[in-house]
Amino acid sequence: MMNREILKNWRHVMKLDPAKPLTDTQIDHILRSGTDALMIGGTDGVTYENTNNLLSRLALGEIPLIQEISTLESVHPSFDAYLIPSVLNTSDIRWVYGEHLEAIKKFGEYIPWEKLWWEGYVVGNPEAKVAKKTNSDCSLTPADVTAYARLTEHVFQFPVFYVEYSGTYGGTQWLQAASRSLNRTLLFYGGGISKEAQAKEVAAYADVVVVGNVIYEDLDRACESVQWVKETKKQ
Ligand code: 1GP
Repeated sequence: MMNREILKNWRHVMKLDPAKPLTDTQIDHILRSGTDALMIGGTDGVTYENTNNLLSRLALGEIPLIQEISTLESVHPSFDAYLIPSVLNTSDIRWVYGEHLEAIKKFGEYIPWEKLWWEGYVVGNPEAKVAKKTNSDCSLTPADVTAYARLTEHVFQFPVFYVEYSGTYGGTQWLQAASRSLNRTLLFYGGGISKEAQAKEVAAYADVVVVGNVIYEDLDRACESVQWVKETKKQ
């Protein structure tokens, strides 16, 4: 069983979308990239079948395989652990805990709780699918972000606070606001990283930097980003 303390050793994570194709050569590069974990998930088109297919191809490596759950239908029992987003800057309770509660009602008896690692999510890119789906308010001030980070650590006591700019580079304003107030909860950043300067900038504030789209657009860069992040010291 993978202990969630492992999160503390991560600096770089690749997020793979089961709905997007990867060749065997690309999978091989990903597995040898030096990234600390592979997170499998996406907003659209994720099914049990395509998740199972990707998982079976990745299972050849030694990297932790984590499913980030967005729909109940795609949940697969063979992952090392599960990251469960709870979107905080939405007014729709479904995305905070409503969908989760439905799942607990149905399957509560069988849920391996120790394998579930919760994420307090704040969504920053209004154009992202996740922002549209969850109707997130992306106009947060740094003071709002600090408050959400504190809520995540002190009230919800989640292991992860995730600044999600999916599809665009969000800079460090929200990260600075969050990092100042987090002590135990780890700070994840994901969104639009394709350049060395961006990776290094966010790695100075985030505990873990997540890359997604760049894997499908320029895999060499995605693999290089591992080094960009790991040679940066967190402030
Ligand atoms: C998406 O945070 C991840 O959920 C990474 O974002 O795809 O923009 O790299 P990108």
